[in-house]
Amino acid sequence: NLSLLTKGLANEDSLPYCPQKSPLINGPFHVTFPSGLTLAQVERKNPLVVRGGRYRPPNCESHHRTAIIIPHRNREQHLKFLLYYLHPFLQRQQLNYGIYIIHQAGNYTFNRAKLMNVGFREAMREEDWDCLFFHDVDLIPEDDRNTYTCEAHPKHAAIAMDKFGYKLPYKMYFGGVSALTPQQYLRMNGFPNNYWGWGGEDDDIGLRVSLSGMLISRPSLTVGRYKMIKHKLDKGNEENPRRFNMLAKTRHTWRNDGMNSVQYEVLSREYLPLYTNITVNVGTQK
Ligand code: UD2
Ligand code: MN
Repeated sequence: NLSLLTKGLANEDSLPYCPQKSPLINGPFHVTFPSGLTLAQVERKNPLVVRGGRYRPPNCESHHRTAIIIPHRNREQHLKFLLYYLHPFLQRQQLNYGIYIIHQAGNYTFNRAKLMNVGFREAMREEDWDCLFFHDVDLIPEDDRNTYTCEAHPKHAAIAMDKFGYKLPYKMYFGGVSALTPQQYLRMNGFPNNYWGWGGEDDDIGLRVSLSGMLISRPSLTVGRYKMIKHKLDKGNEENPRRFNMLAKTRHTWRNDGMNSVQYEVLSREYLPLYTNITVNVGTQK
């Protein structure tokens, strides 16, 4: 009987689902920044990560497909430390995951939120991710019970950071690390494209969540803990003086500025051992 035979073969290949709660979760861990760490060392520590920074648990089928989207330019040191912690962290959570670095080409003013829109579109092009984590390159999670999966509402994961005394700085704060399903992301028309330079875009994103009729979900203060690698304001990411005026108009602009209007040019796509690097020309301020 041919149908029985093919069924038998298919079953041999397919894995049982992973348990609802990963047995590999450990809780809090201590984050330090070992000097002399190299990407080659990170690679050796993560032998099951494949080209493009992809991973799936070897012995069970994950319930979750999570893409990590990291806006980046000229922060190679931070990226190395983040990868060093994030790969094992995500593996302990038994996720099917991929890491995308969205690298802004050129020296023009940085645009964090627009890079996230690029990351969303380029990641979804490759795989039907069910959750996207929008992640600053310099934030290291300190507790693996902070699961990198999505909730019924957009999630703000970086609730407790060392730089804010491990407290939420203000109620609407949505910066650092956030997580949305593709449906949630599109419902709020993604992130704004017009915030050039430092600041404001995180509050715009928080506003979009509520303007599109959603709430913010958060992990507990004990679990959503992050250490930010100390740094100065980057060259090319000066404070955006327009941010207050722009924020005052978000309720009128969010429907027309976002995923439905984003324009960019992908310059290269590299499938590196620990991540997929997408270099993009996001243009300049109009
Ligand atoms: C805060 C928020 C951040 C964002 C920013 C305002 C925290 C922890 N984070 O970060 O989410 O809202 O304010 O824009 O409060 N980047 C580069 N190269 C650059 C500039 C920026 O890679 O030249 C990326 C990198 O991923 C970095 C992120 O953009 O982590 C945010 O920039 P930042 O770290 O300079 O800003 P910060 O720490 O004030
Ligand atoms: Mn930072």
